[in-house]
Amino acid sequence: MDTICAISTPPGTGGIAVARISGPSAIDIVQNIWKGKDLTGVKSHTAHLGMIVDTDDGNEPLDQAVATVFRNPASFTGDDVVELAVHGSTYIQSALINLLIRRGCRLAEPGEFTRRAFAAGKMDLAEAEGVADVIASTSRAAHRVAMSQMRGVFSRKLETLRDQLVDLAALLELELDFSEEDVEFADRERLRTLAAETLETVTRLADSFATGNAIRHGIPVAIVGRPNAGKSSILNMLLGDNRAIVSDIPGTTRDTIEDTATIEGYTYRFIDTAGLRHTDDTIENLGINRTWEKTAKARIILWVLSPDTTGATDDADTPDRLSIEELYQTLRETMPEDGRLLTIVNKTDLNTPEETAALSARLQKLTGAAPLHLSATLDHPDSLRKAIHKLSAETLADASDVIVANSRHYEALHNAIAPLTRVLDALQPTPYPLPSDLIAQDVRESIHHLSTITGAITAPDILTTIFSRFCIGK
Ligand SMILES: Nc1nc2c(ncn2[C@@H]2O[C@H](COP(=O)(O)OP(=O)(O)OP(=O)(O)O)[C@@H](O)[C@H]2O)c(=O)[nH]1
Ligand SMILES: [Mg+2]
Repeated sequence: MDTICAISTPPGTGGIAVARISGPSAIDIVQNIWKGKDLTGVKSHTAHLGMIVDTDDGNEPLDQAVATVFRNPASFTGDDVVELAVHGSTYIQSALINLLIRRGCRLAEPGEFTRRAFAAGKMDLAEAEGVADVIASTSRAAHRVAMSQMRGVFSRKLETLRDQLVDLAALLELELDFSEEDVEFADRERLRTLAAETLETVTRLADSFATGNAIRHGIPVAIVGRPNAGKSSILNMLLGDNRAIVSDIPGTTRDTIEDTATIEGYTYRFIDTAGLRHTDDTIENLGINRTWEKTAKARIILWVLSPDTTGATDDADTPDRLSIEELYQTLRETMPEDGRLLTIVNKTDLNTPEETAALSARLQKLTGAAPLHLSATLDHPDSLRKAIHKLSAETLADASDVIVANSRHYEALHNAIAPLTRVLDALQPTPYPLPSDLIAQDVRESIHHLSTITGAITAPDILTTIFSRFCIGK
């Protein structure tokens, strides 16, 4: 095996840069450019101050450095590892890498250190992917999901599932061996319970992907309602920025506008949409179709209303108007089943308290929940942010204890569902029970899919794709 090196700190100038060297010759190679204590003799997990020198260049000193030595097998990769902390000038960094390569190192590929850790059995694939996600996490919630994956919580859950399935396969095969005697060895009821439990867990994990994805990329919040209700004003309020054009002309927003903001450690993707009304305008209708598409994918829907745009007294006065009952029904039909709806009565400063109260009462009767009263132009966004955070905490609590945030894992879980469902169907006390060997084959197929997640079964090209997503030096 060759010895690899790379700068592990971000590119550019910094206070300190760290070069990582891993492989059988790591300590010897560093010793070769090192003035200070003899590193070949030091204990593992110790740090030493010394000087990096270029022996090809009359022992020209490059920089003072701290060398930390980790000996095989107690290191990140499982091989000998030296980490050299130097001053973070871009010149020193490139000269150091250059020197290491001249002494026999090879520049590491992206993710190669972690790939070696995986190959050495230091971590499974899901844990390795957790490392990449921890590095990439930009919010507290995403960090938490990635940390739990890196620390193997998800892997242990999968291990339990796999064990259950292996038991199931073993019992079925036992039944198979004795089939000539026509004995049903395995108790079918027990098999059925086992299969049902496993299918339920796999389905729950797969379902949690919607949450995981939302945590990674921002929880989608659609802002919808009639034209002029103040949707764009609310987007701007939430972002603290004049992101969307606001005007008193109904139909100002034609296309959806999205931007992210963080509230209490969660990233949200706020989506301002075209106002909903009956119209013959082709472009406006295209925008309205998009509004419904975004509503269908949102986790939280902010339905914005205002007495002056709702016609709280008479919905029939203008033909383009969608009545609030009509709108509510379509929203309910379109939004995801586990989504949350927050109604907002806007423009409290413009309308009289009586008008606000009347619309509010009507909405409460219709939706069963009290709307939030707001003035998008005058109020502080705090109460709205709190309400949004409360709803997202509710929807996240619905998800399972382990959240799947990686699309590769989701795909594998999803692929395991079909064979598991067939197993469960086959075990039903139907008039035409399937032979055990067919059931056992489906069990093995679902084991296969689950095994690809932790890397127990994985093709090398898949490994290459996964690790190439890492940064160099990790
Ligand atoms: N007084 C007052 N005016 C508001 C408030 N919220 C919005 N407005 C005004 O209402 C008008 C419409 O606001 P927008 O935010 O553009 O409304 P919209 O729902 O995005 O409208 P469309 O994009 O046409 O669907 C603008 O003139 C805003 O300044 C509010 O709380 N108080
Ligand atoms: Mg708008």
